[in-house]
Amino acid sequence: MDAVQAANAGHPGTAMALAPVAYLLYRDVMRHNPADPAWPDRDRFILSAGHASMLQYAALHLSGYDLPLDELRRFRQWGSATPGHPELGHAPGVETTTGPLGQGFANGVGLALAERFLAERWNRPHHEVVGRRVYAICSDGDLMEGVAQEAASIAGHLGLGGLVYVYDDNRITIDGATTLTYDTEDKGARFEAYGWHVQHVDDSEDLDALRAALAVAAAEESRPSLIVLRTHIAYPAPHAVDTSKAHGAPLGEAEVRAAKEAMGVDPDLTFHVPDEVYAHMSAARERGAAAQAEWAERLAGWREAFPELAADREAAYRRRPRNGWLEALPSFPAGKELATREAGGAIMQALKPFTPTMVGGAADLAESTKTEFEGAGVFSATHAGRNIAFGIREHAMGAIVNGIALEPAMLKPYGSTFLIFSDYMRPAVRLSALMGLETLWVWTHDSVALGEDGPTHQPVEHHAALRAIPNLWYVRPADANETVLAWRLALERRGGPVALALTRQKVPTFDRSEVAPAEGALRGGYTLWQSGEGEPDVILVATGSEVALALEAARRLDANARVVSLPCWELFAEQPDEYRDDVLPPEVRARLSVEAGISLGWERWVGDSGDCVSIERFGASAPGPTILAELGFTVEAVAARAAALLERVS
Ligand SMILES: Cc1ncc(C[n+]2csc(CCOP(=O)(O)OP(=O)(O)O)c2C)c(N)n1
Ligand SMILES: [Mg+2]
Repeated sequence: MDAVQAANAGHPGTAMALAPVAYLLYRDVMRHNPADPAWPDRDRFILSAGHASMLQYAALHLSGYDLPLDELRRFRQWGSATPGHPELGHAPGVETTTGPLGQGFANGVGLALAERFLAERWNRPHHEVVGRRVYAICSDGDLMEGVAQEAASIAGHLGLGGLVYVYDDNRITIDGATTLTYDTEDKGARFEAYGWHVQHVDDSEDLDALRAALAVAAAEESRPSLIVLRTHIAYPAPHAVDTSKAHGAPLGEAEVRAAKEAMGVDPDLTFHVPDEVYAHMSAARERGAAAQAEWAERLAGWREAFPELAADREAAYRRRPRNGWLEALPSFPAGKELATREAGGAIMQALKPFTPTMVGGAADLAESTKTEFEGAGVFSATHAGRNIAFGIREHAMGAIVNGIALEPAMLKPYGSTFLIFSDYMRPAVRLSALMGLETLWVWTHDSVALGEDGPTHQPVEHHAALRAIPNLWYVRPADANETVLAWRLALERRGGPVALALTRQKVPTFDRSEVAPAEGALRGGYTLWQSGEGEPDVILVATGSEVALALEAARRLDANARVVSLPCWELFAEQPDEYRDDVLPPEVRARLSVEAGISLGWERWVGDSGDCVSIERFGASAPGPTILAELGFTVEAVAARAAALLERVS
């Protein structure tokens, strides 16, 4: 109450009403050690209803995490550890960034999946070293969001025990009571239908009932658990209780005093924590230290009994592909035409033995996106294989993959679908970038050239839309060998996600004795070819499948023409000025971009005098080559555009 009041912004009501459950979880229930927030086998806590962040900050502070009261005083202020919504990397004990409703819910499913995978990999009878649970608090908004419904559906299908979700059934959202929007449906029954184990606790102040329900939920091994907890927002504030106003506005001085009086706390004191409270809450630290010590002992015994597993575990936590992986990457012979998605599939098979904790899958399109570790098993209710069949649940796939990436022993989890459906998962992709997660997004069918499926399936604005997300590397390799380097970038990148945009259609594999080595792709962009020496007259800059087209067009020009392949703008932009100026000399004003998508953003590379061969409309249903021809993506048309540009600027 005081923190929200001090910030004059925030969400007091939900945090207040949920205090009893947070108290139980942090003090008595969860296996966690406030002194070591990175303990690998800790239970994970996710506040999916991230707007109630003060609940988590208060719980972290009181249970002894390194989050001083001063940080609670600085709630929502610049540079504080207590941002408006919990953000990964700010306060210790915050496991994921939440706020966009439903995302945290689905992140938890990813964490549970990772747990299941590691448990199967490392646990042996009488030697269990992986055994944590995921606790989450979710709200009406969380449960209404589609992403949570997708995630709940797959969690039920996979029988993910170890998920203990508490649903804050306060029957209030921002715009009023849920009679407005969410009254007809029986939420518990819905979750039962998903295959969840559902319990009801009707009084959120009844600690015994809550404790009992949490214990039953935690013991449920083969089904995810939901506890429907009836709460009253802002309880015990006498006037704010059960009102939607208590959701997002400070209570006001008078109401804060009244609430403190109702609890028997001195209303004149703010940010006051009596010593008895700290003493009482110190049980969390004691319990945590004991639990971690007991686990460490078990781990030591396990290490001794299973040295090979121990070595495997150590390698997994290094979060790099196993030694030898670079040498194992394929190289593709020139002359053969190969779709970059096909190359991607071959690369994955080569990587398979070197990436044993890399898991992922597609949203029912694995056959099309070629993103399977062949023979590595399917993740099911009974076996934690490396291939996850996400079903047609792109949004949850994104958020689940993010959740897997939150587990440091998992390597570069990935999710895959057609590029067009990146839209269906975009909020999760954005969060992967915001959190700096090491996820991998593989999107194929990356242009109108996919053909007959038509404009509903043909991305045109997507390259630009995805490049607009800060900290996401968007890589569109030109041929099979650039695809190898794109995968290498994806596996080597630290601190953020990588997206691969791959073709459905075949593209030529360049003869690297005629053009520059593909390794230039490791710098994001490079000069692929030039007809003459010295400074070029004209530069054609292209990505992906349009690089071959640009090359053919450039060969026809009666000028000193250069072709630049620019598979990853973000990485190229990070290169030193000298390198970038060497590839795209500022003096050369005749620059033409060639990319099957909107031109938005290309001015950055082609400059004020440049031109763009682009697509400023939706695609069409026809064979790919016809569409490309109709839209100006032919050798003749591109060469003509380049020639016209050259004439205009010289
Ligand atoms: C995806 C998304 N849409 C909208 C919002 C804005 N918003 C924050 S909380 C909320 C709903 C509040 O209702 P509920 O989830 O029941 O939380 P309560 O008020 O009960 O704490 C909304 C719409 C959001 N955070 N995320
Ligand atoms: Mg609510």
